[in-house]
Amino acid sequence: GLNLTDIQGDILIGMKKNKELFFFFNIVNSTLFRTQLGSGILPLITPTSQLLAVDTQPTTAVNIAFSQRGLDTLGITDDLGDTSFSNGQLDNVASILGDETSNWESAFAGTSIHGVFLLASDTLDNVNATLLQVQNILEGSITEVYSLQGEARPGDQQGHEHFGFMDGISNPAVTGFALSPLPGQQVLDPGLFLLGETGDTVTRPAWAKDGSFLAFRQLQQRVPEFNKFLVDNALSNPNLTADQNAELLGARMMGRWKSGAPVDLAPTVDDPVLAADPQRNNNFNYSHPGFDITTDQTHCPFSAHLRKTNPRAGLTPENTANHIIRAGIPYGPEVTDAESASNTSSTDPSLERGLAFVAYQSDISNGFAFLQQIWANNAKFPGGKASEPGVDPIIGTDGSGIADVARTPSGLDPDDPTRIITIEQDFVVSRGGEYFFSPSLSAIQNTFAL
Ligand code: N7H
Repeated sequence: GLNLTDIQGDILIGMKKNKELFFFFNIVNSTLFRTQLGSGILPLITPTSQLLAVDTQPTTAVNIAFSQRGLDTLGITDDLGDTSFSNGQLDNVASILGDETSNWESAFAGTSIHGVFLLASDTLDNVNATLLQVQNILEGSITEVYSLQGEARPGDQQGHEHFGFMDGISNPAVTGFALSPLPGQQVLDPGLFLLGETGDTVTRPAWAKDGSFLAFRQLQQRVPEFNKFLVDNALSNPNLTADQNAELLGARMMGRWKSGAPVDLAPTVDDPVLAADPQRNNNFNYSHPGFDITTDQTHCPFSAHLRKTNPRAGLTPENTANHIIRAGIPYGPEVTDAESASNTSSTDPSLERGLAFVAYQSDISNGFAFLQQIWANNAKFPGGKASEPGVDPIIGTDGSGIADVARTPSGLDPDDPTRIITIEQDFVVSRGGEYFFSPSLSAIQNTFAL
């Protein structure tokens, strides 16, 4: 098994709280920071083992991760063996991720982010109290560069992201951790997510074992524009109402209904009972007896977000190299009446909403960056299909580094899979991010702390 008391809690299981603050910091006094890290901060860091049972969970879970610039500042010179990490996310931006850099939050486009604290709890008061405690312990050795407050959506939208879709259903099972994988859940080597574990083939410094790379992205969601697009381009199933035909288009773009039911199993009508059943809601692989997986889009479009980012049986043998563990949380307020009425997202920064996206992997260019560039942004992926899939209609861009270039996914209309429904604007806008390394607790103690 894995050493769950040594692995930071967010990596394998996620902190799963309704509030999560991402506090990005600059280290202004390296020696003081390192001294206070071991004596004061380490006891606050939440390992995986503490999150496994309700009675051991802290009021506020705390994790910490460092950028390459942070390691440099601390004088940690070992090469972690990941060039995306060492170059930083900004270096990836245009060539690999296809973001329009002018949309980046200035903190991410700058050079002062050395690390991030992840603080998760049930209330903002708890989060803020723990932040104050952390800052007091660190005695001015860090300064805030930027922070993003993640918050679960209210009421029955809890667990759903801002477009309205249930999130956090499909994550891989990790050998040595998930002892009873759910039906349909792919079982993968721990080395895909944790450095130095079985399946990680890269040479790493010994102290990096059981750490993971955290790809952070602030992904703005233009919710009123997305909703308008669905209404304007609603499908035309005669058995459905206009609203249901709009919902159907959204479900096909995503690969799941808002309830979480996979369209591969529920192609024309939502099935909330299926959605709520963990024994069934992930148990599909896009192949169906009597249907050819290279032509069939009656179940799920080739371009659906879910299928682009995890093609399952669409690749033979099934892919075991390009996977992430997702641990994001929504940020920002609900859509206002004025925004709904105008079908337009407000430009007021306090009304920005989206996903504080977190992905863990042991190799960023095989993980998050691969999924975004080689799969989501690549119109030809998955290959060998009867019609070109097109880019991911949720997160895909044409890779040019220019926002709002028209996208032309096929397969969204089940009655005419060759019909192209053109998407003129991006519904997800990258506001940037950074790559971090989330070390084991023993590495924090023996390598980071003085
Ligand atoms: Fe995606 N969404 O909430 O609309 N994603 N995602 N994602 N995503 C998934 O099955 C979403 C993003 C993956 O194993 C679901 O748990 C949004 C990026 C992967 O079958 C929903 C954004 C990347 C999966 C969303 C966003 C990925 C997945 C279904 C941006 C990687 C699992 C819920 C704002 C580059 C696939 C679930 C599988 C599922 C949404 C971003 C990857 C609802 C809004 C950037 C691997």
